[in-house]
Amino acid sequence: MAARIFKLVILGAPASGKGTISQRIVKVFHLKHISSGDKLRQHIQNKTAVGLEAQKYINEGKLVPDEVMIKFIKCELQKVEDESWLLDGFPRTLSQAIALWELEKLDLAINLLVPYQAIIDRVKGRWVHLASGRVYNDGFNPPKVHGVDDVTGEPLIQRDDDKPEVVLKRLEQYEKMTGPVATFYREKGILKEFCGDETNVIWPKVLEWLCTRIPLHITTQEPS
Ligand code: G5P
Ligand code: MG
Repeated sequence: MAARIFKLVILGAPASGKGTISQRIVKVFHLKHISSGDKLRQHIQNKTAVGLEAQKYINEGKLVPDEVMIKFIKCELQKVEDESWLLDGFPRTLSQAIALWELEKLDLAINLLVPYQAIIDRVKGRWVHLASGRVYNDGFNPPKVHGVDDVTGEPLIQRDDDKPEVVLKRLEQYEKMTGPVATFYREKGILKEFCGDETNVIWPKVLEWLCTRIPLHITTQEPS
């Protein structure tokens, strides 16, 4: 019998720890991690048409228009058709949530609720490895060598949209747009919310909850 496919999303404010928690989830459950922001940054670096379009919005802390994002994510999901996946950063608006639901019925939605002050403090120290999306933080999870990715030895970068004034705009956008998305999944009966200041406090609760929902046999496979 074919293994069951699981489709998950993770929601949360900018820098609430979606990427960090996603990395832990995919390590345990061997899902494909699709981060809309990581994918867009790779397109920006490669100067593709989508990247050039998205850059204008990202650098100002604005959301990329729904029609661009929906088309973009549909394309990314086609690449993982027969696999279980975790979508991070999409959907962010009700239109995106509805479009995704029409395309794929999700199994679970995780929402991270982290106080804004904790977020503002942590983004200053964020470093990312662009190609993989691996994320570090000066205080919380520093790389072994400052400015260098642990796995590839390649340089880490600081995101342009992590400048304090842009972070505030991103939080404002989040506040305006994301409430209805959580409500949408709550009404579908698949939402679970996790609150806390620290990822290391939130993560064990996420893990415990996921273990009750995703059968352990898929956690024993090695990633392909
Ligand atoms: P992104 O890239 O999706 P955001 O704003 O949703 O951007 P972001 O910034 O990637 O989310 P995150 O993934 O939630 O944050 O958080 P993270 O990277 O794991 O953690 C943040 C930092 O805190 C890291 O340095 C981490 O190491 C550290 N950290 C984690 N936990 C702790 C802790 O407990 N303590 C401490 N001290 N540190 C910790 O999207 C970027 C842009 O792309 C566009 C938008 O313009 C968006 O602004 N975009 C979209 N536009 C429209 N629709 C969509 N669906 C879009 N998706 C992306
Ligand atoms: Mg992220």
